[in-house]
Amino acid sequence: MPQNIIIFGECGAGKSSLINLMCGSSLAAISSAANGCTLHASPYMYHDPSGTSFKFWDTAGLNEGEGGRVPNVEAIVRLYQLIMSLHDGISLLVFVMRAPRIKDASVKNWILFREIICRSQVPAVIAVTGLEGEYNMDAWWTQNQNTFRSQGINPADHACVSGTRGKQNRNGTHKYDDEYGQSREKMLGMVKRHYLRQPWRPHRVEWFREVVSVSYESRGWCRSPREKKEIRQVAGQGIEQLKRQCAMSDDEARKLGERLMKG
Ligand SMILES: Nc1nc2c(ncn2[C@@H]2O[C@H](COP(=O)(O)OP(=O)(O)O)[C@@H](O)[C@H]2O)c(=O)[nH]1
Ligand SMILES: [Mg+2]
Repeated sequence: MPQNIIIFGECGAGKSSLINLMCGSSLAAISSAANGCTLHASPYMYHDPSGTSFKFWDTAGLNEGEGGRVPNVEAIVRLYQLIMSLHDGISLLVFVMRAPRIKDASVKNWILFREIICRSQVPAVIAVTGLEGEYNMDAWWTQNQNTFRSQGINPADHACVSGTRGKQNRNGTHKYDDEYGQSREKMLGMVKRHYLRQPWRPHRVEWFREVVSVSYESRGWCRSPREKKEIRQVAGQGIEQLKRQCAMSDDEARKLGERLMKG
């Protein structure tokens, strides 16, 4: 059974390019300003020579909603629908971001998807693209790791890569062929080191109870013989986390919760 690996991140970060790089083919469509971003999640199979098969899920780009302040609700809902539909479970999350700037929205998207939706139950790694021009691609992480740490992003691993071969030379080779080859090794190595051998399978009902809302019966405090049972909906931990960690207002967090409830 293939291992489900979810590739997520903002539109244009390089998700489809990295899937092509790992699969060694050009199956996933690369986005451009003209054709915009993937809207639906698509799977791409990769059979590793070690015998393990991976299904890489190319997902809808997490664009910045409302000027980067609020994570994009529809894209988050799509990610949620995807994880709930994968009955074989999920083995790894790969967050793709483009150097050099660590956007505010990236931090929130990471927290929202990894910690709130996936309950920190699935290992998550980061791939930083756009580093083909660096003398030493990995130095980028050393220079920037404190920024991630201080914002609460603690990936299980990272890969500093190039998702592009760059311009073609006259002799048919490409400017960044070497960097591209190294990037493939790094990406596949990272995936193989970190995927969960026992995939995580979210249970829909429990998930709602924990994340979005808790229903409970309250009997009030008066001991009347005709005690009225009252079922109340109380916001779950996830809603609190959205407010605290993603700086959402009460209203925004509840709206996202309601949207997730509807599925
Ligand atoms: N310079 C550079 N461009 C890249 C890199 N990875 C992807 N791109 C380009 O960025 C654009 C968006 O890439 P794509 O893979 O479609 O991003 P997605 O929207 O996250 O799937 C395309 O023009 C790619 O060729 C990279 O590492 N460096
Ligand atoms: Mg894409």
